[in-house]
Amino acid sequence: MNISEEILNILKQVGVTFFTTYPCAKIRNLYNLIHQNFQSVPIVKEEEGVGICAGAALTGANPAMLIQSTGLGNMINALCSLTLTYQFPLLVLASWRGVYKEKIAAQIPLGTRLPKIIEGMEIDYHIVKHRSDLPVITRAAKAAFERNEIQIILLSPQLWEEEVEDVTPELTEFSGTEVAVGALPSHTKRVFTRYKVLEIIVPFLEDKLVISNIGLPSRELYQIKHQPSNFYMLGSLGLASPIGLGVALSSINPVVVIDGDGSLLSNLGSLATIAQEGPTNLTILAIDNSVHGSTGNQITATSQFVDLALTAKGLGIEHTFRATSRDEISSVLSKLQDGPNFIHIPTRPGNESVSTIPLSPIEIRDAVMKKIRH
Ligand SMILES: Cc1ncc(C[n+]2csc(CCOP(=O)(O)OP(=O)(O)O)c2C)c(N)n1
Repeated sequence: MNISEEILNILKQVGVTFFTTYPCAKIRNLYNLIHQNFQSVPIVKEEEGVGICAGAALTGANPAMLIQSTGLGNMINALCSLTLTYQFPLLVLASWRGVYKEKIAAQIPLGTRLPKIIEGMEIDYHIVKHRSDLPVITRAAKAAFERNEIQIILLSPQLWEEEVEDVTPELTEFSGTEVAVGALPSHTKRVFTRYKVLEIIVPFLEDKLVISNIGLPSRELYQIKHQPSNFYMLGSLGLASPIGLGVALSSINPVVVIDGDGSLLSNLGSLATIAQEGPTNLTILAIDNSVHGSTGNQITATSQFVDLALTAKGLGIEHTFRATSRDEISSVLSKLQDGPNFIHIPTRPGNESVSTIPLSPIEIRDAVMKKIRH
């Protein structure tokens, strides 16, 4: 049996009744199995999941979360001020990043400090590295649900070396030509993939300061056309637009943010801050593929419910546009006036096979700073 299936069986046996989930590439099989077998809420940010689970616990549910370990960083206050304070039960399964064969530099500082951080919160945690460690999940879940405790399971990437890859189909099928436009006007088409859109916008980015979203957006951009003024994000999901705002407010350079639907949804309030501060030199290109593409195409709320252009407008960004075809994208970009501008580009899901960026965080930072100083 696959590791993911074995974990699923354990979770059923210990009586988990409710899940909130946020994706990580390492746990995509388990993510899909959990959605197929439990009442599960895909959340926009891990802190939100703590609140939803506490609400479910008020009704007598046995709640659990499936997340990436970075999400624990986003949950600390809620875990302490809500779950610990009111003594709600919560089982957290976290894909532990930054500690084993990690290729992404930004994962390491939090991943390696995490045990100490959890110990500092006086919360129980257990490390699962091998199939033989799986019984600890049963013991932890029982402790959580019988004693109203938080129990955290750190799932080491080592564990997934025993997993047969991709046992479950992805939640959505994208092979057809028509991709649902959900909340968008019915004439809107999701025409291109992210890679194609990046190819179209690359001439517009030339010599501008570019803040590029975490994961595949940055890696694809690097492959299409690297320039020293690109700030490639390696972590800190949801902070592309806030970083762009910080640069734009403190320099006269035109600043372009390449953001994504998953990342924007995790931090929508930052659009309100951008509207409030009104930097004229800031343009946000929201590449909305309606999934968390970088972690295995788990659908986001823009696939059916959220119109990001209306959202940006509603949060106060007056100069908001939608562009889907090559002509629309080029025409909007060529006519841009003073910002802040928000350009919603609905796209199809789909990822190019690209390698990681061969630059260190410090090299990325210093190249951008040099460009700003000149
Ligand atoms: C706090 C946290 N939780 C989970 C992740 C895993 N993660 C990395 S990229 C990403 C998806 C971002 O989706 P989106 O902004 O829509 O960009 P796309 O990859 O679809 O282009 C996720 C969930 C993370 N980096 N940080």
